[in-house]
Amino acid sequence: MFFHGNYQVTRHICPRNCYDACPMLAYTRGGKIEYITGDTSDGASARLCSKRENILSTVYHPRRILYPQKQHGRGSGNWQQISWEEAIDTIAQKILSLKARYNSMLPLCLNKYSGNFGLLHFAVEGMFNGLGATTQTIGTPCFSSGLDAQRLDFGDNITCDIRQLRESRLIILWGVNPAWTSIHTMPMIYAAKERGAKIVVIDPVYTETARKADYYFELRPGGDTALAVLLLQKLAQDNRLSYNSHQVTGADELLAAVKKSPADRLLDAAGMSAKAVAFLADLLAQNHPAHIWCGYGLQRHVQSGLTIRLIDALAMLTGNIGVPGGGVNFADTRLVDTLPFKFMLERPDTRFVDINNFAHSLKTLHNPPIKFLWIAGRNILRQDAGLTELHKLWSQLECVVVADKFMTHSAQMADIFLPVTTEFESLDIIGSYFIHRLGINEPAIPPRGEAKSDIDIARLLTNRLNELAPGTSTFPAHLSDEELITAEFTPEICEMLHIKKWQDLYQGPARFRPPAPLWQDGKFTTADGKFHCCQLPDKFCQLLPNKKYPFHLLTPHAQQHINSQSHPLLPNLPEYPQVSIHPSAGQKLHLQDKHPAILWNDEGSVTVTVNFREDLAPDIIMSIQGASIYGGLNKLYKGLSTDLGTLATGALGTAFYDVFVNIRPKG
Ligand SMILES: Nc1nc2c(c(=O)[nH]1)N[C@H]1C(S)=C(S)[C@@H](COP(=O)(O)OP(=O)(O)OC[C@H]3O[C@@H](n4cnc5c(=O)[nH]c(N)nc54)[C@H](O)[C@@H]3O)O[C@H]1N2
Ligand SMILES: Nc1nc2c(c(=O)[nH]1)N[C@H]1C(S)=C(S)[C@@H](COP(=O)(O)OP(=O)(O)OC[C@H]3O[C@@H](n4cnc5c(=O)[nH]c(N)nc54)[C@H](O)[C@@H]3O)O[C@H]1N2
Ligand SMILES: [Mo]
Repeated sequence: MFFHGNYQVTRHICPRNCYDACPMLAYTRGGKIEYITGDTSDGASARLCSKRENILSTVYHPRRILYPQKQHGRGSGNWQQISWEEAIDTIAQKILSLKARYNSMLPLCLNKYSGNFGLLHFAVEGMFNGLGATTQTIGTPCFSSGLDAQRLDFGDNITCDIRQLRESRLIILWGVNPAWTSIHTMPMIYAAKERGAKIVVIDPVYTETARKADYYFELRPGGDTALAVLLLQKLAQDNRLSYNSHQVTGADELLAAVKKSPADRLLDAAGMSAKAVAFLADLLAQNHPAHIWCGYGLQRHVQSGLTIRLIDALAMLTGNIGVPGGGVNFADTRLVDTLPFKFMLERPDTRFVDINNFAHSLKTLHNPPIKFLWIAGRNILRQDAGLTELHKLWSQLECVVVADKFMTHSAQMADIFLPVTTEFESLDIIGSYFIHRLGINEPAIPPRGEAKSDIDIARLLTNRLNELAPGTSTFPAHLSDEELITAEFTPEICEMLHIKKWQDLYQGPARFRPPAPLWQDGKFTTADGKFHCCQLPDKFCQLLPNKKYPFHLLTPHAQQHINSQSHPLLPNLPEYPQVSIHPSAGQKLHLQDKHPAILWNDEGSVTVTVNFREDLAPDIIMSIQGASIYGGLNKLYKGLSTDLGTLATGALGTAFYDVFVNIRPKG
C-alpha cells in the first residue's frame, strides 16, 4: 500500500479465470474505492480490459448481496435475511445429519471453479477435505484436451515468456481471440508486427483479433485437424520441413500417414481452398521463427487433443521449437504445479465427479447419492451443459448452498446464500495460467456489509462443526491468512519468482522467468526426453452440421464480461440472447433482422434475437457465451467430451463448440 495525494493505493490482481491476471491499483479515498488503474510495475501495459467498469461495480452494485439469506422454496424468490450464526448452524446441522444417516461424508458435494482463482480460495476444497472423503468436481471446462496434448508431445504444459513474441517473424493466432480475452498480450503482438512480423489469425469467425492481423484464414469449425495435416503434407512434399531427427520420435510414421491422406477430402474437412493452404504453408516456410498460439476456442471440439498434437508437430517439424520467438503456447501450469497447497489437505479417497458432466454424476451415483451441494465461484445452472437434466435432478438435493456476490441463476435455486467479498476486501495471492505472473490482492476496504471471504466461511463452518461434534473437521481454521500464505511460499517457489518472501509482492507482482527460449537444449520432459509426434488415425472425428440441425453453434468468450460474471450488470441488456447469422441463411428461413426466433435441437429450445451479420459463414450461428442471461443457451448442450484431458486434469474436456441447432421465426 502507498499513498498518492489523498488516496490510499493498494495492489490487486484480477482473480478471474483469465489468461492475463491483470495487475491493478485501487485508489481509495474516505473509505471508498474511487477508481482502478492498471499496475505497470512488472512491465504490464496500463490497459485494463473493458470489464474494468464492471470490476468496480461488482463492489458497489446495488444488486450485490451483502447479508446471508435463506430461501423458503427454491426458485420462489422468497428470501429472508438471516445471521451468519443461523446460516452456518443450519449448514452444520445438515452436514452432521447426513453423516449420521449415511455414515459417510460422500453425500456432500463441492462444485467450484471460475469465480476466483486466488490461492486462499482453495480453502473451500480444504474445508471439504477436512471432513473426510467427500464428493468433488474434477476437470475444467476451459482447456483439458490441449493440456494433455502438450503433455504428451513435450512432456509439460508450459508457455514461453510472452515478451519473447517480439522475436517472432510470424505469429499464428489459432482459435484464440486475445483482443478480447487476453488484452495484455496484444502489445507484444503489435511490437512483433512493428518489427516486421506477420500476424495470422485462423478462426471460423472474423474476430476483433482478425481485424488487427495481416492475414485471416477462415475455416470450418473443427477443420483445424485437417488444416494441420494439409500444412504438414504441403511442406513435406516441397521438402520444406527441417528438424533434428534425434530429438523427435514418431515423425517418420506421422509424415508417411500425412503424405497418404487424400488432399481433396482434407480440404473439404477444413473448408479451405488449396490456394489458401499453400499460402499459409509459404508463410510458415518463409518466416522463421514462427510462434503459434493455440487458444481454448480451437480445442472445444471433440477431437481437439489430436488437433493440438498435430499443431505441436507442425511447429516441431518446421524447426520452430527451441528457438527465440518460436514455440506453441497453450497454457502454463507450472505455478499451480509448484505451489504445495498445503491447506487443501488433499486425500486419496475423494469421490471425484466430472465437472463437465455434473448432471450425469447426480443421476448415476447411488452409493451414497449426492444430497448436499456447495457451489462456490460457479454458476452451473447457466454455464454447464446438460441443463435440462440438471434442473430435473435438482430436487434430489436436500440442501444447496451458494457462496457468491450476486443472485445468480444457480443461487436462485439454492436454500442458503452466503455473501462473499470481492478482491478489494480480502487478502489473497493470484497467479496466471499463461503469463507467468503472480501477485497480491491486498484489502483496499473492509468487507462490505457482512460479506466474508471463502476462507473465512471455511473457518466459520469448521469451527461450528467441531463445536457441535468435536473432531468432525481437521481443516486448520486456527491459522491466519498470513500463516497459510507463508507456508505456501517454499524456497522453490520463491526462487522461481525471484523473491525472498511473499511480502515482496506488496511492491508489485513477480514473474517467473523460464529459460529463454523453451526447449532450447532439444531435451523434452517426456519419458525418453524426445518430442513425441502423434499418429494419424484412419478417420477424423469431425462433427458437422446436418439436414436436421444445419448450423454449427459457436459461443466464443465475450469482450465486456467474463463468462456469466458481471454480464447482468451491463447497461441496456437485451431481452433475449443475441445470435448472429448470415442474412442469406436467415432469409431462407424467413428470419428477420432484430426479430425474435426459436433456436432448437434435441436438447431443448431457446428464444433468441436474430442479428444479421454479413461476415459469418452461412452454416454458423454465433452467440457470445455467458450473455444468455434470460434464455440460457446451454440448454442446447449435451456436453460431448473431447478426446483428451484426463492426464492433466483428471477428466476429459468438453466440446462446447460442437453443438448443432436449427432456427425458425418465433411464431
Ligand atoms: N474478456 C474476457 N476474457 C476472458 C473470458 C471472457 O469470458 N471474457 N473467459 C476466460 C476463459 S474462462 C477462457 S477459457 C478464455 C477463452 O478465451 P479464448 O482462448 O480466446 O477462447 P474462445 O473465446 O472460446 O475462442 C477463441 C476463438 O476460437 C474460435 N473458434 C471456435 N471454434 C474454432 C475452431 O474449430 N477452430 C478455430 N481455429 N477457431 C475456433 C472462436 O470463434 C473464437 O474467436 O478466456 C478467458 N478470458
Ligand atoms: N456455451 C458455452 N458455455 C460455456 C463456455 C462456452 O464457451 N460456451 N465456456 C465454459 C468455460 S471455458 C468456463 S471457464 C465456464 C465458466 O463458468 P463458471 O465456472 O460457472 O464461471 P462464471 O460464469 O464466471 O461464474 C462464476 C461465479 O463466481 C462468482 N464469484 C466471483 N468471485 C467469487 C469469489 O471470490 N467467491 C465465490 N464463492 N464466488 C465468486 C461470480 O459472481 C459468478 O457468479 O463456462 C463454460 N460454459
Ligand atoms: Mo474457461
